[in-house]
Amino acid sequence: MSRIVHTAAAQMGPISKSETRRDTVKRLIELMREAKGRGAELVVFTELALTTFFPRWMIEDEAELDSWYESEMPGPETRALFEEAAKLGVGFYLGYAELVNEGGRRRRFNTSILVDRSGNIVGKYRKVHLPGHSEPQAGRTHQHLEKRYFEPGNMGFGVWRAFGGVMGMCICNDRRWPETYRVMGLQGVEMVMLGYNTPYDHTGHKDIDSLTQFHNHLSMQAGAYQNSTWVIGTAKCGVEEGSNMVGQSAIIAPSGEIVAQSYSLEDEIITARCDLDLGKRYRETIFNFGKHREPEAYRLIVERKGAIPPAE
Ligand code: CDT
Repeated sequence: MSRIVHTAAAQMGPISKSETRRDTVKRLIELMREAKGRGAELVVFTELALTTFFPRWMIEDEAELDSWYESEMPGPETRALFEEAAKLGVGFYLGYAELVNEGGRRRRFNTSILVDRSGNIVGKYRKVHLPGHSEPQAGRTHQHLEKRYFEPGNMGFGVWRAFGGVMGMCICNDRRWPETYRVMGLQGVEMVMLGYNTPYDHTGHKDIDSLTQFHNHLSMQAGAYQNSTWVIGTAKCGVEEGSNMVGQSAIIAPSGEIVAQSYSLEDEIITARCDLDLGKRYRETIFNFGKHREPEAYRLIVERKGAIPPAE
């Protein structure tokens, strides 16, 4: 069986606040068709791909807040995407805001799903690292209230056997944390899919923010190389409701090299033939976890954490 997964990152330009789900789903379907036309069998959409990035506003009305979430997947407005996927024989990763009744209460998560080529959901992930604040910050032109509108994910970093390999998911800010990739790497992940919405002014410090593009690729390239995995990073980008967001969607090989990259800040498909066996070469040599990792040494480091003398 072939270990090549012809994969597309489906970058999106801005989604305005007034754009309907139906219109956005149409855009996603157009992107999916283009990806299929270019040979892709798996399409990676972005984080919160069905709406504008609503955590940039303080929303006090519960019904208004609910309107940004999906309470079923597929639902009446998203079903067309699943049907088109099945018709084309294309799988996809999709990020969306999830509203669910769990443990007798309403819960909100920043979620992604993996859908197979028959249109069936084969995996679900809920974002663990939620950046920003739970209260509006004075002096900011745009808020980042993910901590207000979502709970931290409660599913861990799982992997799924699909598309002939071992597939993993994470979402946006997760890509900056080495443990995101390592937890999946320890489970043998061969492709990590992720979507992101990253404003250029995300820290509020001009020196750090001037490196936004560098840090975007640095995180994903390091995650790929250090864990012998493909990483597919898909942006929502451009100026969305006044917030200027980075593009640079990228398909990154287990070598850490970028093999395809977007050039626009609009809806754009990039593709690559991803050979899942490429990761093996790294996993069996320089990053042979079984041979070269030293869990006992790590344990000692963790246990000695109180041994560093406090600063004077
Ligand atoms: N969506 C998301 O996670 N974005 C963050 C930047 C926002 S920090 C206030 C990111 O890490 O790209």
